[in-house]
Amino acid sequence: MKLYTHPFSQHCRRVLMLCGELGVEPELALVSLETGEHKSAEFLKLNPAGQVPVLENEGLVLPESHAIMKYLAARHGAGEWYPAEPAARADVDRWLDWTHTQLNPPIQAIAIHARMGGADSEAGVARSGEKAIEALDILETGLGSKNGIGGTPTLADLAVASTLALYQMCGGELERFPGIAAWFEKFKQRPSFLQTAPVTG
Ligand SMILES: N[C@@H](CCC(=O)N[C@@H](CS)C(=O)NCC(=O)O)C(=O)O
Repeated sequence: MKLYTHPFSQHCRRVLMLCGELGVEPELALVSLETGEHKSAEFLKLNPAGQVPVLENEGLVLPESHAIMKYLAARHGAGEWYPAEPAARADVDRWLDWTHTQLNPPIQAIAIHARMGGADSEAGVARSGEKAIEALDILETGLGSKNGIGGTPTLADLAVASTLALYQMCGGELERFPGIAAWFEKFKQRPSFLQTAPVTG
């Protein structure tokens, strides 16, 4: 099993965290986003979107972090990480979709601006900051509800945690969200989180 990955990618990190939680050890193929390797003809054959992560296993070539996590969960008997009971699973899917569509986009925009500079105007970055706060308000309300984030951890907790880690790396603060801050501080102690931290400096 091979995972194409990048150390600063929150989408890769959630997959790697699940691998850590399940004791799965894929071979890692580092893709240089800095040099544009993800847009090379060779890599575009794996993922025409030119993005990491991509998982290769037994003839399967699978982009999309959430699809990869669900595949790993199905293959490795992930139990509570992706519960089989329909209502519980629907809640996990709800928060996974919400992370992709509402939490991640503003945070990714802030990160691209912070890391690459100038990808967005200052007004655009400010708007992304507001959008991130709006999303975090929703998370603060949904936190700890049955099968929401912050109960027995699921794939959705991994998706949210990896995105929040990026938010904090870019200077985002969680003080005004006491529930999220408390949950996240505890979640950060998990070995799977600690072992997937990007090496900076
Ligand atoms: N929906 C995709 C998003 C993947 C994604 O945005 N990957 C970023 C790194 S975090 C990437 O490869 N960006 C390079 C680009 O889009 O050019 C997933 O969940 O895997």
